[in-house]
Amino acid sequence: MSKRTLVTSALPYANGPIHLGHLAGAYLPSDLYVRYKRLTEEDIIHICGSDEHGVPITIAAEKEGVNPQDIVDRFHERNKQIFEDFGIEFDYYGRTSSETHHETSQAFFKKLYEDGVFVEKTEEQLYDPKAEMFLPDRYVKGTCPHCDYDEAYGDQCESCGTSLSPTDLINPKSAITGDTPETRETKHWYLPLGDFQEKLEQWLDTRENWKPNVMGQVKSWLDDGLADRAVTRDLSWGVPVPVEDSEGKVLYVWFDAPIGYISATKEWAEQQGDPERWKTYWQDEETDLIHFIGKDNIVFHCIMFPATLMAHGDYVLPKNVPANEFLNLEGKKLSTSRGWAVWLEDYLEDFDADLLRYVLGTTLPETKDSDFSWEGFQNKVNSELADILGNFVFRTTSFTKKYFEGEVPKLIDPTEKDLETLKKIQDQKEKISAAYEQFKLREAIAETMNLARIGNKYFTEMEPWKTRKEDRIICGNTLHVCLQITAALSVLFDPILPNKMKQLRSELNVSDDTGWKEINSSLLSAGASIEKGAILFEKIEDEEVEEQLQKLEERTAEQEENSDIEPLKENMTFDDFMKMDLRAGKIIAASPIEKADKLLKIEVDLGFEQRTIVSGISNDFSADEIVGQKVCVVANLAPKKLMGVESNGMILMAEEADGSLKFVETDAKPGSPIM
Ligand code: B3M
Ligand code: ZN
Repeated sequence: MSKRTLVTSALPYANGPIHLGHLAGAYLPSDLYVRYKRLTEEDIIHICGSDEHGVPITIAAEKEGVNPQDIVDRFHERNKQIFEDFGIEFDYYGRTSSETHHETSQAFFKKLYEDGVFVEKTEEQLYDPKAEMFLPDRYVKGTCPHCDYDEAYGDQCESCGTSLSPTDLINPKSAITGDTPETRETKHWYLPLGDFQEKLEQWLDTRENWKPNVMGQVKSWLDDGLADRAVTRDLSWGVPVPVEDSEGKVLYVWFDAPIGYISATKEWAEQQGDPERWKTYWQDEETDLIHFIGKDNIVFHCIMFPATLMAHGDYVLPKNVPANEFLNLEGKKLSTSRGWAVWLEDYLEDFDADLLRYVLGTTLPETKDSDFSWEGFQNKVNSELADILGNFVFRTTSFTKKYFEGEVPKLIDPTEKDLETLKKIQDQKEKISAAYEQFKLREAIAETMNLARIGNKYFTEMEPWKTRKEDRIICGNTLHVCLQITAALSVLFDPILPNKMKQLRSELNVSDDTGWKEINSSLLSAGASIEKGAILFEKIEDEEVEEQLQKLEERTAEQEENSDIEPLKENMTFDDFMKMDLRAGKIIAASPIEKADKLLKIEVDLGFEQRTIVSGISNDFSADEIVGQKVCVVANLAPKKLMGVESNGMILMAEEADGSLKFVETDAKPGSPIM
């Protein structure tokens, strides 16, 4: 059992407002977990803050024609407020443009530099002569060499999560001018991750209870071998590299951002009036360090940052990194650039935070991508929050108010059923604890609601409206049991529904200081008075769902109008075109590829033969639904191995402005040449 827990949530880039995808990826899971741990009175702090460097920030600034500092100042404050409004409780919300962070990350770099950890290399890097700048990270896009995803960035492929160098990309294009970049020499410092491979593998072998999707991803990268990763960049915005001969260079954002957790903890300790206290969390083996992130951050939190911490030597390593997969919206990939998102500020204008905490909590993408829909939101609010929890609480409290003068009846000669039902409080509490401790938050929420289901079922079966007239003691016992369950729920549900449960506790006169240990079947004393509970949850009407869907469509249409259609590529000669051999084909089988979210393995009938082709379309189509689809195939593309599968050719797809893919179809017989 650790002495203390340090939880971090991924530092959101301060280049846009928080939306449902952020919430489902890191912030709701971490807040549910921390709120539960706080109830168990463990020593725990929750650290987060704004990630204010890196190309996402400078691209946003260039788009608006302002300084990066203007962008981060705006969104740091805005996101801090959104989290507060939504009830995500951090002990400290820092920012990586702070002086403390610059000092901390520079000191980190300098120690590794002076210890000779880095490899200094002068290498060819991608350069855009028109923009007069090198093209690191998101300044360049191209095709991922591992999974063929054609929107991969220069530092990472968001489809398969692999970390990349710009020169790894196939067919790179400058994100500034769209041109094909040239290469120029430049010097950078590299973290030789390969030197840490063995230590990382030994450390990972000691990790317990990691999610299989996380450990599997990390192990597959280790199996591929770890390349050197540049930890500096040719950029003007960021933490200046603190060594000689580093003019115009800054720390790579993914080198300094995780150190932001440490600097924010330092600032927290300062705020507590105990500047050295940060060390007990970061430099004492008794600390359990837990990183809550989305899956695209796994490589940085499970390989790069641990290697950096190992190289430094004075820090604890993560105990767990319960990364979540991605959340889709109405069955489609969430996309801020296309306006296909639900921003938290907009949500809070129409609904209470607790409703979304519960609904999203029941559909968290814990081990695979999941989906949020407004119809599903309405369904869960109405059929679970209102009809189970709300209904149970209302029936219990209003019946007590009406027939027992609002006082908790004595338990007199309870039956076996009464005692068994009371025991369910302890049974469910143990299941809920176990689920939280294993970061199974969906399960924790489901088991909490199951106690309300048990209470509701018991109330109905005991028919107090009848026993009230026939045998007041039996009726009193029923209400006593239901009131104890209601009181227990007002604490058990607190991590999920903090506002509503605070209201319920005040109606039951249950103290807000009630901790997890105190939850039992006698939180309320016989004779104690309670108030008749107000309706906890109003039902969501169909019109409200319609209104939200309308908002989504309008915003997407708006973005589509403003979105620039893909610029035309450079001209090519007729001879170049004639080298391509396009054929009609028909899909005869398809299946997903393990560990590759977007890829499908497809068998295509080309008339003269059958081909296996790997295609990154599973965000838009399931394997089953494309069997029989008529397609156009580039039939003379050199074979290529993608995520272990040899792909022979390419199926032509058209990408619409909203990013969705459509097949290019022909009725010609399989094998017919397409001119
Ligand atoms: N700023 C979040 C992202 O990739 C990134 C996390 C940093 S955590 C140190 O969107
Ligand atoms: Zn990839």
